[in-house]
Amino acid sequence: MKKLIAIVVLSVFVFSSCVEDEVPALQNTNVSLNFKHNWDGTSVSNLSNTIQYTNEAGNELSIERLRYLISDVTFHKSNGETIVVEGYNLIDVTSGENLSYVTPVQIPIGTYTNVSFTFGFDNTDNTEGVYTDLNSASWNVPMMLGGGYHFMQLEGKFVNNVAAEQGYQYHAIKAVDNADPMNLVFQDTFFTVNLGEVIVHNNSLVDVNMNIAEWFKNPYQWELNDFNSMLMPNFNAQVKMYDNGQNVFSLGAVN
Ligand SMILES: [Cu+2]
Repeated sequence: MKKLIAIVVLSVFVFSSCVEDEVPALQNTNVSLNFKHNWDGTSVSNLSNTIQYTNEAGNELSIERLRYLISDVTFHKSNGETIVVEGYNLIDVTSGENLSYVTPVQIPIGTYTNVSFTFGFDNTDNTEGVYTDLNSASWNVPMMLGGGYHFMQLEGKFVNNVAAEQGYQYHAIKAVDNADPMNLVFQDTFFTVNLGEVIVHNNSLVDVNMNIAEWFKNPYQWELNDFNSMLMPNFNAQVKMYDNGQNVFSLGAVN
């Protein structure tokens, strides 16, 4: 028995030392993207119905619900090669779920000239009804608006132009003109977020910041009296969300 244990121990030792010798210079690691949220620099973590923010147009508002989807995180090497991590993550700030997204495949340690992801789903991934977890999260877009999935739901209340509190639902989807229900006209509104250079260490933590105020800021100063509800069938509102979304995300701390 002792001899057997000795052989097992020896073989484990030989095996592991052998493996160690064959470890290539390139080591793979998990990378966690940590999604953090602020309003022009003030951290937003616990959502509430308190009207405490003022957007660029001067509307006072609360943020009571925030969910959004990102997909296809991509690591860009200096030689032009890319590592595309197929998959998606539905960040739910309301419940604090999925604020951290660990890439489902490991990434070689090293320097990347850019790390990017898709805000929402591209047209290949935005397939009607195929993601059961998103279906049960009521993340779908109605078929009359083309089906597929939401990109974002940002909701709360604002003080309207007769000084009354009114709800808003800033829902981002693929822009659709449904004036003729038999002939829907689409425009792409998913976009690529480029975070810039990231050095991936062992078990790297990469902070991704969303400045929520930017959704209301540039180039369109979002006037909630004009655009507050029923924005999903509103083609112009969807294009404005796309335009304003371009500067919402930035790279935070990398560890
Ligand atoms: Cu919606």
